[in-house]
This record gives sequence, C-alpha cells and structure tokens, in this order.
Amino acid sequence: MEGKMILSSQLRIIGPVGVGKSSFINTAIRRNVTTVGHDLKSCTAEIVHAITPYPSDPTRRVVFVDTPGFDDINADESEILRRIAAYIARSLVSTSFHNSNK
Ligand SMILES: Nc1nc2c(ncn2[C@@H]2O[C@H](COP(=O)(O)OP(=O)(O)OP(=O)(O)O)[C@@H](O)[C@H]2O)c(=O)[nH]1
Ligand SMILES: [Mg+2]
Repeated sequence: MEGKMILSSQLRIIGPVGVGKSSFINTAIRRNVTTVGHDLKSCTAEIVHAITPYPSDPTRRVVFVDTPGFDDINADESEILRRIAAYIARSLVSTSFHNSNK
C-alpha cells in the first residue's frame, strides 16, 4: 500500500427525517450498510459512514455519510447540526493528516 494514493470523495447525505437518506446510501452502495426506518419515527440516530470504490477507477473511492434527519419533533436540531459539523471537522483533519503522510 505504501506510495499508493487513493482519492476519496465524501458525500454527506443530509435532510429531513424519513426522506430516504439511508435507503439511498444502501442502494448506491448495493449493500445494507445503514438501517432503514419502517415507521414515522426517526431512524438514524448516529452518524455512520460507508466506503465504496468507484466501479471504474480503483484509485478512487466514495465515502457516503449517513446523518440523523432534521424536523424530528423529539430531537434538538441544533445538536444534530453540531454533530454533523464536528464530524466534518474531524474528517477534514484526518484527510489532511493522511495526505501529508503520502
Ligand atoms: N416510496 C418510496 N419510499 C422510500 C424511498 N426511499 C425510502 N423510502 C422509504 O421511506 C422510509 C424511510 O426511509 P429511510 O431511508 O430510513 O429514511 P431516512 O431519511 O434515512 O430517515 P431517518 O434516518 O429517520 O432520517 C422507509 O420505509 C423506506 O422504505 C423511495 O424512493 N420511494
Ligand atoms: Mg436514516
């Protein structure tokens, strides 16, 4: 693996509760990597990510990031936003660390 550079694109899937964010990721990645809801309550409670290679280019990969939905009457929206922002900040730090070690 030494000297081999893998380019990553991070796709953060963000939106209201129940619009199909997790379903979209499972369909795009062709695996059940994140749980789909089956009632009116919000389903995804934690931020999770799943990595898949580009089908046509092994030097690239896509990181899908599933996030808790907005507009949930039982959740604090600003807390969800704060967690997403913290996740993005952490992933930017780890990406620049990773790249600086190439
Ligand atoms: N008809 C239809 N239903 C869908 C579609 N995508 C998802 N669903 C259904 O919508 C419901 C919610 O889907 P999820 O993928 O869990 O939605 P989510 O946005 O991740 O929801 P939260 O994690 O609660 O924010 C499930 O019952 C899915 O089967 C779609 O394209 N069409
Ligand atoms: Mg979900």
